[in-house]
Amino acid sequence: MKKTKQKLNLNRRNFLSGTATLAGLAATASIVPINISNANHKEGSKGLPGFISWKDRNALIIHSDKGIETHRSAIGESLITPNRNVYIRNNMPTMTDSQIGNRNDWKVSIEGVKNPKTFSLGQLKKLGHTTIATILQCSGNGRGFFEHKVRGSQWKTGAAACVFWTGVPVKAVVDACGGIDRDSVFMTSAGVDHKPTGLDPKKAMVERSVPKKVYSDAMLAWEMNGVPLPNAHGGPVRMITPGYFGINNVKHLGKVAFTKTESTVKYMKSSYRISPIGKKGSQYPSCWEMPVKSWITRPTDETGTVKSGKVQIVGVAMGGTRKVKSVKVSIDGGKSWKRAKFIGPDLGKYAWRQFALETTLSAGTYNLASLASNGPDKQPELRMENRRGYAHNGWKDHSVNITVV
Ligand SMILES: Nc1nc2c(c(=O)[nH]1)N[C@H]1C(S)=C(S)[C@@H](COP(=O)(O)O)O[C@H]1N2
Ligand SMILES: [Mo]
Repeated sequence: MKKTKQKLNLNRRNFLSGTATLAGLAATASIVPINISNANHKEGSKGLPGFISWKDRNALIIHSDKGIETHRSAIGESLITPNRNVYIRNNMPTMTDSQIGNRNDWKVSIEGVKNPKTFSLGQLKKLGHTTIATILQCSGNGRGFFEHKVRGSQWKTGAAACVFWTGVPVKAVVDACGGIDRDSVFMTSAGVDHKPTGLDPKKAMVERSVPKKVYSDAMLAWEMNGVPLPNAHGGPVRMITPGYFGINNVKHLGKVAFTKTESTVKYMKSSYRISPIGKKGSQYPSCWEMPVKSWITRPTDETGTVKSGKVQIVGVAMGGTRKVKSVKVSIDGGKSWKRAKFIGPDLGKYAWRQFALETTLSAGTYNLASLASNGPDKQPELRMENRRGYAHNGWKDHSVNITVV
């Protein structure tokens, strides 16, 4: 009963804002495994892949050189996730300095506008400047909780981060091009990281279409938490689609086009579709809007022994495309709930908020859970079963067991 309801909820949301087509059969039939290892991914110091040797090894769980997760307890240490702790998810290899060349000469073309134009990053920097905090979260964050055999990095909570991006609003760029084509339906962003691989662009190009309305809050970002956007995070410039899953935040951005139809590359047409287990195809909803979600980051089984007495339970909560309104915390596996307080500053609806509940715990074992609401939507108890383990926001799987002594 509950499961059916969740399935309908998420599907309805995506179907309402989406225009899934039935034309993806050819594409789904032709998926080939892509080997992305290159010199750039050789192991560097501290057991980290070379291209992210500057990250904090202790904060990270390495699933592969394409999927590096942030430890649960390393999230929410501060409201903004420091770059050294931010997860990595690559479909294509990170571009190297020599492939990128002079950063200010990097080109981004804008199409589907009145006056299509190609800007250098140097020119983009003169069009306008702002900073926003958004959550970057992989569509598969929480996949590790699914019980069917699901392909891909077994992320638990750590394919997510809250980041300050600095760049130019897409709106300002579009204005400089005379405005968008009125007939367009999507904003389609393309990365160029497939180029050095020489692979067929239809299979390897990370090109993502999102509903056109996303452009009004979107940004072309060249700075991440105050430093030039690291190559590993898509430098020198990436698309930021606030409230939308990670994959739509295209790295190594080469083109933004306002289009009438969705991109037909594999990563749009057949991948990142939320389909029932055993089914696939482009008729299913794309990983677009993130749902409301929260999880506890301290104390957890990672943070060591908890002493009896006063305990502060802390976590992060996000509203998706709306502002998060409230969070409840349970210490008895969801039997009873108490309202948590938000702590720290409010960085806008696309950032997460830290929450805290102070309670007194005597020796024993506890199952700690959190349940966030953004007003109309709250976290369901159970995950929405789906083939690739996408969009998990069920509170039960995200709960943690702790022992108090
Ligand atoms: N060009 C390009 N953009 C991309 C990807 C990629 O491989 N290439 N990976 C996507 C995925 S699946 C996610 S979750 C985020 C990860 O961003 P991060 O590695 O900076 O954390 O980038 C997205 N944008
Ligand atoms: Mo992702």
